Amino acid sequence: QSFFRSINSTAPSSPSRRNTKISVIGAGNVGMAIAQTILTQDLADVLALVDAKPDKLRGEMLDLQHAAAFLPRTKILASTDYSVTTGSDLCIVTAGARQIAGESRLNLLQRNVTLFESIIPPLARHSPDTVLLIVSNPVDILTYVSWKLSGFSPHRVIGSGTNLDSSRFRFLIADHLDVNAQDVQAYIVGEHGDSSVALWSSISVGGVPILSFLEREQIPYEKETLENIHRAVVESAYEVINLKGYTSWAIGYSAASLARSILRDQRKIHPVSVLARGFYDIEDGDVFLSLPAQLGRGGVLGVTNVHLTDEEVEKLRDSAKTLRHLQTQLGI
Ligand code: 6V0
Repeated sequence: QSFFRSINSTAPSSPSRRNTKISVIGAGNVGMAIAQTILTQDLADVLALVDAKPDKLRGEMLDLQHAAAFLPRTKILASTDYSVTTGSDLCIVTAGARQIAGESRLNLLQRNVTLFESIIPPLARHSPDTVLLIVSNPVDILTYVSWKLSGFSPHRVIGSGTNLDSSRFRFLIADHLDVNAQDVQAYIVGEHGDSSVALWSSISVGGVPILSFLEREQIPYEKETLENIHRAVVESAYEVINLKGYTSWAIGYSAASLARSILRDQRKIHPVSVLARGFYDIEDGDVFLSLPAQLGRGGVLGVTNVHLTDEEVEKLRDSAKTLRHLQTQLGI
């Protein structure tokens, strides 16, 4: 017996709007921050969670479901079985092994590659048309690994990359100038983390290119301040982890902003990890690095042709070489 009775004898069929489905793999600190941002921002009709720990997973699912009365309507599913992700438009991977005391970076990476061998193939099988958004670290290499394991076109495999680093950069510049971070345009590209490259010439505030403004107004050129800001960006993840044990809120908003641009076909430009071969003289093998990319329903629609200085290109190529070397050591 249905709760509603039809107003006439022929029951109307629901208009056939296709549901948008997002799956989040890994219900840890980062996965749950992403899940809750997706819910509050009304980005999905169906949200599926997958984790290896069934009790934790069910607890997180129930806790989110209990907020239904305060949120836009979203069906929330959870399972340790990947069939729950069937038909996803976007799969966000945050599952990851944690570093064991004394463990080398390479060993951790190898464990994460093994983990991804059990995650990516079933995801790709259940959602052959999905876009994959990789968040787990080291994000650039794991995005490459996901591309290889999925067999997808590179347009549909994206790493969250320096989207977060760039947001930290914009926040710190805005804080320094006492303006709104949304009025600050500034990109960090390259490898997510320590060797990221700040594009100084890309910084503008309210459309005013900041470096030429400082030079024109003969304000002492604040290169040192800017370099300190970039250093603070690199250190900020470590600082948050030292203070609270992990980072979660900013990566939650960062991943949700990417989800919106992709699923709503916003065609916005985000610095994200994409197949970088062929850009900026990166020719020696396939690597994923962050470049300003236009995102839409098909995934990566294109990479913007920003001008980089010789020094910036050199730094990008160095990162590419380091990543290639690691990938070779992993035998992938
Ligand atoms: P966490 O809280 O340990 O969560 C990881 C989750 O993955 C746990 O709930 C595990 O049970 C789960 N998991 C482990 N193995 C599997 C598996 N085979 N299948 C499904 N689930 C599994 O870690 P946290 O959430 O803090 O971080 C997750 C990852 O995100 C780490 O690799 C971080 O380094 C990375 N981050 C990436 C950022 C970026 O900007 N790209 C930013 C922050 C964190």
